[in-house]
Amino acid sequence: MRLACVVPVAVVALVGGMLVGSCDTGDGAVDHERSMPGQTAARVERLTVRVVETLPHDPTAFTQGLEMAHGMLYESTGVPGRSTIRAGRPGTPPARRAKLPPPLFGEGITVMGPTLWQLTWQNGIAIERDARTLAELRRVPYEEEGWGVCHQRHRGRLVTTDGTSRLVFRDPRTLKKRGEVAVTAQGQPVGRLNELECVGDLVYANVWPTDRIVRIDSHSGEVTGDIAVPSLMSEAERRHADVLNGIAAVPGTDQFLLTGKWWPRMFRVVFVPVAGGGG
Ligand SMILES: [Ca+2]
Repeated sequence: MRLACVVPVAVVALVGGMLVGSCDTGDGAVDHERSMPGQTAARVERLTVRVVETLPHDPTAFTQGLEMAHGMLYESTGVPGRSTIRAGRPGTPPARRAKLPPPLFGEGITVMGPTLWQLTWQNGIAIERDARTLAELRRVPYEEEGWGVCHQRHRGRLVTTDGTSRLVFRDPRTLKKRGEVAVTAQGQPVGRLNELECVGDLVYANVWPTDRIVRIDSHSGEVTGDIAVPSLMSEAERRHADVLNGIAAVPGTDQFLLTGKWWPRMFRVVFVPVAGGGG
């Protein structure tokens, strides 16, 4: 048994019968949280969605980030020359909107209170913005590809993805790495993690390019829930749409907003167990 880091903080615990370790150096070093081989993998709950409400969504939005804060829905879109950040009441045209000049490719967003972070895909920067006006405040270097981001406020860290099977933890002010965890489902890596949503210590992640969302225990990296999102649109609507890529928790509820790249609709849903699912 070995933890992959020399740490000021280390936690070893039994989670679902599996021995796991975690560490967070806080000094910018990259450390790994990993499951121990030979242990029993945790049970994965099989989930689907129940649609509570169907809302319109801009079919020209190549959605890369979605999050609710301040009663507003924030959305980031990609593609150079078409990348934006926008904010407004869910289901209504955005009250505010700002463009990203080419060649910037907008990616994940997360709101930090009065400011927000917007990642870019391969442009090597992240943009800090005023959450009210969306005006750009500063740019900071960002070494990896930017995919998804969400804020674990109670842990004082951001969680980010880069298209691999890891969650990377970052300082919320500098975006410097503090650690990472490998994401596994029943012992197997889950790759191409994309748009994120933090809910307590759980992290929900779209798996690109599928209509699948995984619910991850951010301590262990274990997938505890596997959400197969069924086809929610008509065949004609799907013909012009790309993949699911947008998940935003509705504060104060157990509901989520889901949409996708060039989707004409957005859905307010709850996650519910599949009949007979689990295991
Ligand atoms: Ca999100």
